[in-house]
Amino acid sequence: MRTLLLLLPTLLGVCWAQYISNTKPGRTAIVHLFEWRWTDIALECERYLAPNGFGGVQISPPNENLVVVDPWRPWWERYQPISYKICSRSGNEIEFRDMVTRCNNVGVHIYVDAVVNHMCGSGAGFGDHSTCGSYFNVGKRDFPAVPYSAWDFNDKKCKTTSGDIENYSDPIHVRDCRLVGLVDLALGKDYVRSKVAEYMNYLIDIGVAGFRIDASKHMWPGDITAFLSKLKNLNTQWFSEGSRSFIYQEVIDLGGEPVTSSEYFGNGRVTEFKYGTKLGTIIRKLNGEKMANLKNWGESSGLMPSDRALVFVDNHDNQRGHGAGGASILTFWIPRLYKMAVGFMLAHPYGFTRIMSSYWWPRNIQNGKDISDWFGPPSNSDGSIRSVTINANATCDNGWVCEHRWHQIRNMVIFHNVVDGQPFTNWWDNNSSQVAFGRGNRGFIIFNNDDKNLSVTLQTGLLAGIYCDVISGQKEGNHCTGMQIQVKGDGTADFQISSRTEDSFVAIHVDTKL
Ligand code: QV4
Ligand code: CA
Repeated sequence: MRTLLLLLPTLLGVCWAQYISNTKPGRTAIVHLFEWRWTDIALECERYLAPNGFGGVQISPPNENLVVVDPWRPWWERYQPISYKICSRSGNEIEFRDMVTRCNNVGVHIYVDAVVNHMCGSGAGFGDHSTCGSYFNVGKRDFPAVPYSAWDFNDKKCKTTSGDIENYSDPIHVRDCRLVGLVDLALGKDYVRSKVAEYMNYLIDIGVAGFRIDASKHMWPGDITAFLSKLKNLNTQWFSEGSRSFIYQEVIDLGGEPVTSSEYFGNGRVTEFKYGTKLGTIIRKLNGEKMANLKNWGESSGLMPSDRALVFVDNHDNQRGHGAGGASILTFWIPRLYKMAVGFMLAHPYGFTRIMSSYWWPRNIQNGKDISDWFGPPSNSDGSIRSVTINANATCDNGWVCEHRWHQIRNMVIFHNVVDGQPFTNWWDNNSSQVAFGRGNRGFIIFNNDDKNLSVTLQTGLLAGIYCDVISGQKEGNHCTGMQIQVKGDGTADFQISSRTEDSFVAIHVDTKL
């Protein structure tokens, strides 16, 4: 009995810890630096992310993958593993270790995209080399650099004629058959679970803080539990004794399929794809939606429990038509509405937030589909990824979009840190798409997504004073570079937002008080 009592906190700790982001106190959002090189991420942690309060970086898969040559080096080749060697277009293991160390040293943590449901595609024709030169033979299911052999794949277990997932309404297809031809690992086997855990533990020892578990929908929740239970605690050079990896599982659940997000809650957080899909629908005003409908945003509007959700406006798939969400998803291609959506997400208390940071590609939509959806990151003719260059005004160049460096988004990441833990208060709407809300006595935001000007006096919950709007500018020294808002003695303030401005929202918080 005594041992059981002593064990209980440890067991509970193990049960609960994977929902905690492991970001430093006061740092409450992470950014996906999609396809960035490790050397650039190390610099970005030091020169930008740490000073601006970002908590961490989701990186592209670091392991060795198939080199796809037709089409030429698509971004998606990185979702076709060949081995667990740390060796990809983003850099080698030395560069990876240097990035993790330097980012951790400035309090910005690294979250790895772990592709462990499958290895590369079974079909020939895309390419037959790997990023580190490891030999493989996908037809024979031979990946000696792990090693995996035919025994380690689900081919016999899958009952479809093609061997691929044919029907998403059959959970057995979804878990035991090949996702778009990608050879499916037999995670029911202890050997395979051990190899996956060995890879993840190797990264934990280097100092990573957590994992995005790719294609979680295609793994049985219990198999994920099994390999997660083999993981070590985080490296105590940067994390407190007993810290567990932050886990967020990629499950696309928009409703209507038998496989649901809730099956995965026991393992960690889950990507809430309804968030960006619904928010996009509302901000685009599709199907008669209006921002006033955001009043009950969260669990009561049909989203999963907040403490299980990883939220985002768009991700690397649905910004280019992969995955799910479709036409309602907002992206950097529609900057005015996109900034409002990211602003809303970062002002609102629901979920753990991830910001998308993209590269530019020659988008070419034909009959509703982007035929350039495969286009890889800015690269040189030898396929190497081009580095991110920074302009004098802090934006990116060389093909990199860097939404996280748009001042409106950067300032809202700071807003999100400043209002952390504060209640959702003082909601106001005009029953159309002019809405406002506060976060206790620490921050207030107001949007005008109507086709008419806004002019209103509202209770902000803030102490009297002059505050700098962080969307049109910010506080610098003792003045505002953009608009300033006067909060009167009773906590109210007057707001005016034209329907024609590029940024039709205003946000103030306690750290912008003059
Ligand atoms: C092709 C045919 C198949 C055929 C196969 C035969 O299309 O019908 O069976 O050949 O070999 C690429 C190609 C795809 C090709 C496949 C296998 O696009 O045409 O199949 O390779 O060679 C990314 C891309 C995919 C890409 C994959 C691997 O989105 O297009 O496939 O990488 O390179 C579902 C899942 C969800 C998933 C989402 C996209 O539930 O888990 O689809 N999201 C994650 C990642 C995503 C990644 C994967 C999963 C796979 O976020 O980026 O897919 O790791 O909703
Ligand atoms: Ca599977």
